[in-house]
Amino acid sequence: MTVPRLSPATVDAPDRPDTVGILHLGPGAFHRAHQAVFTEEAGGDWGICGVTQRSATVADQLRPQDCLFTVVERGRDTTSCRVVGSIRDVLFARDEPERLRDRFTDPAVRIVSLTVTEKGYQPDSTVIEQLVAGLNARRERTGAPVTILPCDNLTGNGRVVRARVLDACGRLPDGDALGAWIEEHVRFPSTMVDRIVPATTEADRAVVRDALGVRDEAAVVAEPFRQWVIEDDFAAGRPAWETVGAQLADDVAPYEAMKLRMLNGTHSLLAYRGALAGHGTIADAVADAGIAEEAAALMTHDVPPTLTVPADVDLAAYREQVLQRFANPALRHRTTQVAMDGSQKLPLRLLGTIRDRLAAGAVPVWALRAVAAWMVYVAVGEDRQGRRLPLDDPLADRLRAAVGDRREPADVVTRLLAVREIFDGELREHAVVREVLVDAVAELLGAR
Ligand code: CS2
Repeated sequence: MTVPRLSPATVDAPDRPDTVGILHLGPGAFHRAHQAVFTEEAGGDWGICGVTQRSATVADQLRPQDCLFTVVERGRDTTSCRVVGSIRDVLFARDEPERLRDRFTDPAVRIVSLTVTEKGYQPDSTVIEQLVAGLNARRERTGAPVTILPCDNLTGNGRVVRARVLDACGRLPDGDALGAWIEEHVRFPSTMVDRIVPATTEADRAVVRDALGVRDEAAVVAEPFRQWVIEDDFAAGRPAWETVGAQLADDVAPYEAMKLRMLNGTHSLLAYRGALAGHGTIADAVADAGIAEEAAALMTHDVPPTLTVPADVDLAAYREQVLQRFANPALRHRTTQVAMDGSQKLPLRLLGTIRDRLAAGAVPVWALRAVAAWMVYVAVGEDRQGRRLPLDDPLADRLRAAVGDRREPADVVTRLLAVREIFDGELREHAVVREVLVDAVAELLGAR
């Protein structure tokens, strides 16, 4: 029997907004399980148009479904499915530049949001180019104010994207006028986003088929927890996200630092340590007592002294909650998925903690051991059972060339510390940093 495709004709679709008010760059799984859900629940006429960047896959998944998709929420013992309708349109930037420009310049579009991963914020990335081109066209066509809303795990993501956009304007022939217009009419609030969203598998799509009787190519899976802290600085309005659990804050930086260093730093530790030990998922990694102890130690000893904890947060409770979330066995979040893009993630998640502790005269052993696990992951490229571990990273070639076939701990550490895109001189030349790294790398290589 053929199963019909998810569409307004085959499921009870929710009430849907008519107007596209949000243009979203990067409508991947995280966006669909996070901002699209908050926006749907907040109500109001705020439809989303997703812009896919690298491939047409997401557009091909959503389009035949009138952009409807299912969020499969997996708690430890409960699974639920809901159909979300806040996305109203999707376009593939490469093939539809005119449609992209029309959306970008439409005064009804008042927010341009982004989930483009850490590498999307590199100065010369396509994303920055798209923002500059879009803002330029908007200024010429209507001049309507707009908010750029970054939703990636980056410290001060609003400030970063604003600086990148203004720098890129500075390189344009008539960039000064554009820069001045942006300063006056465009806001760049920072946000902290949090929800664990593993890559969707065929088994997840089968869950949707069994629950709803339809085939959903765009289904996403997520944990029940979700958090969004937003700096309330918008140029032309926003959905009432605060009525559905988002927190508005004057300063998002303390939340972002806490999340990056506690949750994401520990996630990376679990990913590298776990993958090397042969654990397929993050839940399996935290079920390994030795690894779980290191994860807890990172969040107990190294990170807390570096944070300004927001007044409404109990950090010990936060740590316990993070560990509980990681332990959710139903999520099946692959260690190799979290291990991706280490060169982009390490500086934000671990190196800040390391630098701050060194400056305070302390040795952040647990954070350094997490970096050592990344080094071994890069150098060895296979787990304890000899299964290959993918090095999925924009700097993969550089990293491979740096480390070559070296297996001697001091050599591995020296060669990887020399990658300047990741490590600065202070870390490279710090005798104690080196010593702890070499010991930890030796221990991990020895355990193989
Ligand atoms: C993870 C994050 O893949 C990763 O690197 O650490 O995507 C993490 O699941 C989210 O930030 C949780 O909000």
